[in-house]
Amino acid sequence: MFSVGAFLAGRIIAHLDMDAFYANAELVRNPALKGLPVAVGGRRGVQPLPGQQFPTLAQYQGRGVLTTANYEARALGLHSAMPTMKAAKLAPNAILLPADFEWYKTLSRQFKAAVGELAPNVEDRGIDEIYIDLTEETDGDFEAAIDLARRMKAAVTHATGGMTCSVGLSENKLTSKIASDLQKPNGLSVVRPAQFQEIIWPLRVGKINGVGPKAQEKLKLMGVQTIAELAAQPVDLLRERFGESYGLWMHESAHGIDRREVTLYSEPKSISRETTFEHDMHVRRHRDNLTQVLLQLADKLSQDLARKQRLAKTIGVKVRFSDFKSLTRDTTPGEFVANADEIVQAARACLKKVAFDEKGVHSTIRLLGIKASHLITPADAAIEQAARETRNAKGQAQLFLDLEDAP
Ligand code: DCP
Ligand code: MG
Repeated sequence: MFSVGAFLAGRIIAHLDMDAFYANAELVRNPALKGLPVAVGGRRGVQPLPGQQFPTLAQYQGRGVLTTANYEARALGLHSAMPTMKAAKLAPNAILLPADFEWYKTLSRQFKAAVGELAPNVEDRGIDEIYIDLTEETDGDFEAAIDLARRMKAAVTHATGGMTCSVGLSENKLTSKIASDLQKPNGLSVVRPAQFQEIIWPLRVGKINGVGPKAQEKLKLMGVQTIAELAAQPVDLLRERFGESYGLWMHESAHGIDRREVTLYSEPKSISRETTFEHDMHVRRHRDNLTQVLLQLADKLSQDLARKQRLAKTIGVKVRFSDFKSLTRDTTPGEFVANADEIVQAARACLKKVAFDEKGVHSTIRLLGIKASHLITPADAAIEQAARETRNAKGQAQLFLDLEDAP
């Protein structure tokens, strides 16, 4: 018989986010920490006092911030991005451990692989979160998706030696991301299409991934604090105040519309353009020609990016000398790069890092190339930008001071 249900079935997308990831990662290899308040911050760590099993916040001196805290420590008021000295005042007896990124990356690979075995359409969103498109596995049936989500949660716990995660289920990425946060830790939250208004509308606009502190501030001045209030704004007003595309995006988000697909990792990771010269070029004598080549390469690369609708986080250059030795240098400017001028500027910054010896063999070049990598869609760039603003507002800048050589 012809099944209308299957025909009309919408998508089902899960968002899975690990609970107190770095802190719980420490508990996996040190079960004696179970039940105790644990914070993670800094690289060096502090020494336990004589007679103490674990170092505590009381011993900390410095300007670092916490990367995270487990839920026992959160009950004492600790949270990510909190200055460690402030945390020490609040909870001097909470345990403070140094961050060990290699260990967290190992567990990250393990939980992602475990989920991938149950549902292969996994999009990697960073160290502790993924989106999974469950439409095919479940035929668009939420009951089947809940069952699968329970099995995914169990598989994650098994693969990581006991860690928990929280999952949101809905028809799109935006809603699932909000949902996964609703019942942390160890939660499973479902927002069926008909429940969007009931569950999501009462929440604050900041819960929408992509509405950062600046937009929240502006909305507040318009009297908009909840998603329901945002949904009630005329789309034209939002467009006028926030720009065509961001205004429309806000309007659609408040109405639960998000067409983004779960993208697997077959995406282009980088795009590059390079030229081998007919005659080797000298870095000083042929400076003008080299500049011309650089501008042409940047121009082509910016067109490639526009065609693929991507922005780049990282720009690199490749130089091959006349003795065929090659080297690459790259830079991540902090802003997303798309147009030719920005590419040239970043490429010049890379070339400054190359040690040309103006007399020897490394003064003449046979090949010059530019590469754009860490590519991102404009929609994801907006979301990331908002996330950065949030982190900055919470003092993430200090975190980088403390973790200068973190990956
Ligand atoms: N992290 C960080 N600095 C921040 C926020 C987070 O270094 N300002 C790191 C530590 C976290 C990990 O990223 O463990 C994942 O971030 P989440 O925001 O998912 O936070 P948690 O997983 O720690 O907690 P939750 O249970 O709220 O997801
Ligand atoms: Mg998390």
